[in-house]
Amino acid sequence: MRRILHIDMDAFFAAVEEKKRPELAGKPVVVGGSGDPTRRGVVSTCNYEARKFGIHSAMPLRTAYKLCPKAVFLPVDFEAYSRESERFKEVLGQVSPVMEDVGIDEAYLDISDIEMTPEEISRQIKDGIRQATGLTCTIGIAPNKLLAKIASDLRKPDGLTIITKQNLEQLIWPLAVRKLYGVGPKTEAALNAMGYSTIGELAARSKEELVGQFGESYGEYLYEAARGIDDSPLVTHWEPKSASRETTFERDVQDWQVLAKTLVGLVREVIDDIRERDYKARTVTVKIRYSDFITLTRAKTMEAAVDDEATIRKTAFECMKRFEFKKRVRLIGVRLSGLEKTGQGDGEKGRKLLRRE
Ligand code: TTP
Ligand code: MG
Repeated sequence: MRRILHIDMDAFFAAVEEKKRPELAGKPVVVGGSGDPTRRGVVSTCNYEARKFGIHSAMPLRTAYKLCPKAVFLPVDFEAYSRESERFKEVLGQVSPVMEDVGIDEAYLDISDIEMTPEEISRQIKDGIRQATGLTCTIGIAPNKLLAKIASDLRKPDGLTIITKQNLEQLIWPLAVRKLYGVGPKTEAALNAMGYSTIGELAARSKEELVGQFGESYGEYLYEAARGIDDSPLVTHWEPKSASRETTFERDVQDWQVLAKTLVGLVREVIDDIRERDYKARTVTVKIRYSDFITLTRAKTMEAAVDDEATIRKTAFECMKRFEFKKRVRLIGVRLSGLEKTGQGDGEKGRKLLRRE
């Protein structure tokens, strides 16, 4: 019997902001756009304090401001969120190597082979994530991905919901059809118009009826989903198109020595990333973000794909020489692309470091 865990971080962007600025504790916090609620832009997310005022993701910032003028409005800081995202996924990777990375704040983990109760696994993950990031998350555990995702949405924040064969009907049948994977706003409206508002109402129909109404493939999908049936596998492996590493300095840097040393370190790390998966790279790109946030890249493609440090370092420095260093540097990054497989290796290791594009 499979056991799948779905994890979703609580009020993710807002929680990272609260961690960056402890003085925000207890205040309504809204993250979105440039952080200026008098300008255009939408809410990316808000903390639970702000949700009490009716604010939610995708709402115009101006509407959010009307609902709660005293809320603290902040711009989106993707770099900070990606850093925390990597950290919490590292904790998951230590619990089980079979992970599907679904987004910046969520992932699935196959815990079938772990000899602990769901409560123990959840405790270990929550404690690990709290230690690594200071953040809270909500966990759902179920026999498959479909149910695990529904479960993690049931009790937030900092919740744990376990769906089993025994409690499945009681837990999911009262829920809106929208909670099923693959039912978006349009499908929801269509289903509602046909008289299906809850999952239980779908489950009350025979397969033939649903196929008659929705066609073979979607009808069968709805029939199975409403009964909590799903055998979709975790997608744990993507062919990487590139591997990259970057560093944001604590303080903006002008000293060439510091930049060069950081570049050498990043080159080493990114080479480790591709070597672990038996790739070589043809193109090296260096990215520089200056203190005014202007970001430039310089790339060079080599004659053949390589994974040796001396060649890649030399190429990275050739890119480096094509930047101006009059302004201070906020961030430096290295990317290897044009990846070519060199042999068979351990496909799981280092997966999280390799980026899909
Ligand atoms: P969610 O997990 O949907 O939301 P959340 O983590 O903020 O809150 P919850 O406790 O309910 O899980 O999305 C994760 C992050 O993705 C969220 O912090 C911000 C971003 N996001 C957007 O930028 N736009 C959106 O419309 C949504 C839904 C999320
Ligand atoms: Mg979340």
